[in-house]
Amino acid sequence: MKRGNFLKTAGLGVAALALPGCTGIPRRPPAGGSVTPPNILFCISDDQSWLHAGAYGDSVVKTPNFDRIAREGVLFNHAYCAAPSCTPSRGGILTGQHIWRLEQGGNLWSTLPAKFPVYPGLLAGAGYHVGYTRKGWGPGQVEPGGRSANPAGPQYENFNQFLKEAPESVPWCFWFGSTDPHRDYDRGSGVAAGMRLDEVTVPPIWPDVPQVRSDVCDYYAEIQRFDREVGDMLRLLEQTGQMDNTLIVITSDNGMPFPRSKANLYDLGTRMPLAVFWNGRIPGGRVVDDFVSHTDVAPTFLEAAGLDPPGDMTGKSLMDILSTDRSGRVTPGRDHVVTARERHAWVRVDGLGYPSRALRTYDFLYIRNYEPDRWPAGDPPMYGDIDCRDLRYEAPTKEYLMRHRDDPAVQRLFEMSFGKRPTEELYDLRSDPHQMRNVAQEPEYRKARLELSARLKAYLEETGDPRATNQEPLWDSYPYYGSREFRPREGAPLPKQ
Ligand SMILES: [Ca+2]
Repeated sequence: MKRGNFLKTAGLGVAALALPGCTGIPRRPPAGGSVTPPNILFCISDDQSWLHAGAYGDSVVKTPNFDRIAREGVLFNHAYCAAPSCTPSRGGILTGQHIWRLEQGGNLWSTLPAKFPVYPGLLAGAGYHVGYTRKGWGPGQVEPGGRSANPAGPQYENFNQFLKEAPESVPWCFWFGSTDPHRDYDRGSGVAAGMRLDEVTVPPIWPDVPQVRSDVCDYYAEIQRFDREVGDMLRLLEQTGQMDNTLIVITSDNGMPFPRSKANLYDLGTRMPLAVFWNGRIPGGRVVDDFVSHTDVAPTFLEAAGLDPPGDMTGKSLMDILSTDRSGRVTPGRDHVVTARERHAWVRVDGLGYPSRALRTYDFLYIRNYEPDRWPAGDPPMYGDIDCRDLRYEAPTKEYLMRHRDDPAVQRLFEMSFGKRPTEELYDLRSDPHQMRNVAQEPEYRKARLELSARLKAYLEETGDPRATNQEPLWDSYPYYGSREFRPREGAPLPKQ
């Protein structure tokens, strides 16, 4: 079968497979002016914050392949994950929905109920050859949710094997899930790779000391490994003549595994690298400032393939942005994003989470914490929502803050990452880009706080969030499929109460 016959066959595929939630999907010509649905290559790193790529101006970490896709395609300055935690972030990408709509799927180490359609399933139903390698949806268990396979698709050893098994006649959709730069790191690997500690920019939320700089370099070294693997895949596309009709997306699932980053709704936890390339179909060389969410990925892929997203997807396709030749602020209304957090690791008594929602605009970050009496970083003394739940892995930045928590120079920074937080947080990003000074209770910000709070509440109500409506939130009581044991690493600094 030739590619040109795909649409005809795809229609048969939809009718014949009758996947839940995708029967009778209306079709239209694929987006981007193409008559042939594109291949889709989705590359996702694990725990990489926005800014940590050459294309964003970081001169220490070397990411030539991300930079190439950004340069020849579109680089997004305001992309955000659905949640700063592996499992719900990936659930948001796959379903195109906010995590509060995904029941158990809103938690780490959970399951993703089968009633929520995912884009790989919808594309497979339309005739696509789909698959993933390494880290797909997860961590969690698929069976309790009524699925028999990972929501990212059938598993392959690598991209090469997937391509070899791809029928020539149909387009494919592949998920490359690296486990870089998730901890554990090889201590000193960044310096060993040629990085210089004095060139690292340390955000002012951590002490600027060699131990922290070295930790950042070790994280960079793993980003570089991810980037090299992306490069290998791009070369494979070129060698097999498939570079021209492949939609390529590179991003991460949540922010860096450092204090006040991953598992937090600050930018270092939720703001993501994102570059998109589709040769000849989307005008490249652009940097876009519109706010976009990972929940927009699934509807984008479906539209590119000529499928209408199911009505319950809260994400919006990016094809309108991708199809223009404009840079900067492209779409009126794309001036904010909403992110969320429920239970990350099992780190509080009885498995309680730390539920929060955030509204991010160009000027403000507004956060609503629903259980301010709980510890945001996990119960002391482990504070296991920072980096890793039990200090099994080395976590030099976390350890430095814990060891020096009584030093006057460190005290405030320790509190910002480990201490309790009020119900409302508001940061004025025009004067406080690192989100260090909560102005929620300052009189001159009262108007802004009330406006943002009302706007967030209205959106959560509109999209059916139990936290904003009268339904009972169940995230604290859902099963946790990871280990509940604390297994401190030998030699870890065990922390006082
Ligand atoms: Ca992750």
